[in-house]
Amino acid sequence: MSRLRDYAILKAVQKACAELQVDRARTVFVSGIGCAARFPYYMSTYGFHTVHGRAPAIATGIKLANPELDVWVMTGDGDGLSIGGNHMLHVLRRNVDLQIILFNNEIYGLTKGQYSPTSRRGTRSPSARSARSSIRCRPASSRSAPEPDSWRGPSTHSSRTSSAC
Ligand SMILES: Cc1ncc(C[n+]2csc(CCOP(=O)(O)OP(=O)(O)O)c2C)c(N)n1
Repeated sequence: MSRLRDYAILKAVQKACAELQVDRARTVFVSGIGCAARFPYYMSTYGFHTVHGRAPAIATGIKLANPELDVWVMTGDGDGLSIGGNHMLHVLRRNVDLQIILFNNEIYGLTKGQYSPTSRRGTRSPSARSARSSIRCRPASSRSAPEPDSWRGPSTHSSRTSSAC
């Protein structure tokens, strides 16, 4: 049971790709660093395991070089919103035609539980003993970016407004 839970995202994407009969020769998974980073190894497609937070930049390059490819970014809340936060903002601002899946476990898991941009208020971690504040933003609600399928944050303002970071 726990194995199913552990690999839920992988299984869901593999199942979706099979059902949609995606052309694996035209599909690329790009990851950074963190628990999401090994994702490309488990897909029978092209893939890049890149550097921390930089998957959006490399994915942008792949898409520009060959727009025919279906390019997926697999990232985490630390990888995609912390060290790679700047790259994430720009890939959203440019509205590059990518699929971005952000594994939001609300912590840096691989490095033993440091506070991340999506950690809940009050979370205690080795890097934030009192953890009174939490970085809150809705970068994906900027004017040029498409609305994400789900974004859990405190702001309830309507979508497609300027970034509220
Ligand atoms: C340049 C660089 N800085 C820091 C690290 C250490 N590091 C590895 S994974 C990680 C955080 C990943 O967090 P997240 O994206 O939330 O993934 P999770 O581990 O929770 O799956 C950090 C800081 C690194 N590998 N490279």
